[in-house]
Amino acid sequence: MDPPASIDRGRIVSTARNPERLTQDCAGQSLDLSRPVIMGVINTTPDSFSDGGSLYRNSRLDLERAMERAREMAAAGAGILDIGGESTRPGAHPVSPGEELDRVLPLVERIAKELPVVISVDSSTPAVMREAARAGAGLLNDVRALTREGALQAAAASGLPVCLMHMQGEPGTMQVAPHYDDVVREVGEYLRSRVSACEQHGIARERLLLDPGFGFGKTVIHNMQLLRGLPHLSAMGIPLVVGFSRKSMIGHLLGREVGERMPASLALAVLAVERGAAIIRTHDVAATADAVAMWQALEELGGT
Ligand code: 7PJ
Repeated sequence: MDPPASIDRGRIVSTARNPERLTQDCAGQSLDLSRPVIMGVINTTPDSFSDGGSLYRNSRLDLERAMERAREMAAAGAGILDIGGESTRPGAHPVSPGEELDRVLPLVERIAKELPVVISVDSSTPAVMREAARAGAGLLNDVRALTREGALQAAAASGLPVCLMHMQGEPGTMQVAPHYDDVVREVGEYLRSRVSACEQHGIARERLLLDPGFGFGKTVIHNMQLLRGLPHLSAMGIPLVVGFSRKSMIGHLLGREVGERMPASLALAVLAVERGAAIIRTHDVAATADAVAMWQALEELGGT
């Protein structure tokens, strides 16, 4: 039989990459991780480094504009939309739980009503986790790996899958002098310790995703070492999330401004998928979906 001339991401059944963990149940939406999944980023912050509050009008979040972005991303192939209400860039204003809720909840509710995607909430705040779960979120994404007081309990009670990310230090100062003796080993040890903490609080390993946290308390060299070491982290048997989109490591390596970092972000996305990443977090869903589809085509149509 002739191989298909084009690949239809919705139809070709690939060889399973994580045969033991093909799907996650995200509040009734099933998330198929047998092939790479694109997570589109929607920032509801006025001071995001990557899109500079582009969803704001008259210093308020423009819900219609945010929904437009969400629809575009879903149509472009995002399986997950990651909604964030706290900027983690160095020097960002801290936000109160109330403010974070005001930013995130209306959008979660609207997306849950309108779009057949998994809604992820990028938050470290227990109250936001609880309310977002009630409003229809299907995944909790915490750059602080549930270390805030009450976060383990809130995540456990939600019943949702959780992404645990590694960060060295705190956003305000994490890029001042990151240090590791062996970044791959230390990130692995940290993530393993957070997996244990989750298990002790009744969050099963099967509900977890892990993220090495590119750019979070890491030099360019640390980021490169982690990308090369991704298969070691993947060997833990828990699906990996990675995010490079528009990050400053690309600025450091190439001298590119934020708006010029997409091509390099795509290259990093494909390199990560090749090394076992299951979920790619990105601001540029359509382009990333195409890039990852080329990796998929090679997997499925390229023979052995
Ligand atoms: C990440 C994140 C990331 C996960 C941010 C930015 C900064 N969550 N939230 N992984 N980055 N899981 O978008 O550049 O890399 S916020």
